[in-house]
Amino acid sequence: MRIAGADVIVTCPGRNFVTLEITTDDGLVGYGDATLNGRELAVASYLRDHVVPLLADRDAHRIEDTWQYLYRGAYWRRGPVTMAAIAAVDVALWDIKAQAAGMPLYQLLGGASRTGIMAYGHASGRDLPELLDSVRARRDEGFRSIRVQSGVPGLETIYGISAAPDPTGGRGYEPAGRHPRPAEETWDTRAYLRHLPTVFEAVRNEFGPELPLLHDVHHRLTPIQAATLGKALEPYDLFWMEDCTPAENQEGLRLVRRHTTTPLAIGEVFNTVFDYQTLIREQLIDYVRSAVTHTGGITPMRKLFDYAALYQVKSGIHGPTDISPVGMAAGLHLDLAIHNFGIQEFMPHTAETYEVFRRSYTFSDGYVHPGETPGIGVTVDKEAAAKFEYRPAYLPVNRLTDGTVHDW
Ligand code: GCO
Ligand code: MG
Repeated sequence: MRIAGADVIVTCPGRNFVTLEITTDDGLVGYGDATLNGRELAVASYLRDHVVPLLADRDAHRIEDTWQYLYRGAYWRRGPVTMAAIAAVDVALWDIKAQAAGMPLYQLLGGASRTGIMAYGHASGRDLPELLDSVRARRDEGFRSIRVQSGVPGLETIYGISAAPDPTGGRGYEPAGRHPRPAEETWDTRAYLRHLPTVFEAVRNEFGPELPLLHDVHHRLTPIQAATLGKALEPYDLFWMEDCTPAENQEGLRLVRRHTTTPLAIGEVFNTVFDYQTLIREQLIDYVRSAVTHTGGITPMRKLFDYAALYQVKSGIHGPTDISPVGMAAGLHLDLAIHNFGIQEFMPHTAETYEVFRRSYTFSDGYVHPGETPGIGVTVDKEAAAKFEYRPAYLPVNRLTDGTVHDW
């Protein structure tokens, strides 16, 4: 089975997505997600200008060889643009192989290790009453684990709380804005550290000890500040504290670990197993946050999770709305197959997005399932995609109160 053609689809059904479509000489069509929020066209060009010309006439079954050819063959390795492009090729080829086998992809990865994939939903509010309503709304939708993000008194905007209300309760999620330049937010670490434990105390008082609760710090703290927060949150028994530091400083996590037993999840901005080498080997984290889309595809993610399993580190695949339904489905097949599954982030996409991306995965009673369609189970309606033209959007920039640029 040879690769007959490859096409890059850029579409904006509410938000931008980049998708690679690979066609084989016997008529199979596979899809891979290459969306990099705020830098979409760089990946589209990497694919169109540098990868698609190399795919023609390759053996579509040789996934590992194609992965190594694109990774080592480029000479310039790693990085979010490169790895998103390689991921799209890899997932499209797995999609094709599974279709050729007449099986859902998870079967080729070893078959199901569980009956469903525990997902967490997002609750958020500018203040406590709004947040508690949002937690209730997620619970009513069926979520059995909930991420909690709250406004901080004195800070006008903050990660995780959008300005626009969400029709399903709470505030909308989408952080990328369609401004000619990134929106700017102001950050005050001390105000955040003072406020957050009071939020978790209130949520626990309202919803009791059972409900698994998560929180995303979004890379904003130094190791000692993260250690302080982890300790302060221990009484509220978090499922995880996410991205507590920027984490390029892998050694910094040793300090956090020495001080707190709050479980740590890290890695949504990482793109290879090497970014995790110290963190996993020294057991400095509990959950791997990578998305298939940003970490080179199914092939390296499988290796990453198997490596993590040796150290009892579990999966927690990144699943915001900037991962397309194609990227989400790819992650769900891994979730179902691997032994060391932890949890899956899950946010429904808009109706417009689902008009372009036809999916077979389902959400019910807090669990997601990739479905039984051969392949990854997502197809792209190119006519629908063509209706939604690309619109530039940027993620916000964060500044301290004195104007210093900070991690967003
Ligand atoms: C998450 C992430 C996202 C990122 C987004 C950036 O935990 O879901 O932090 O919210 O901010 O993916 O594009
Ligand atoms: Mg995050």
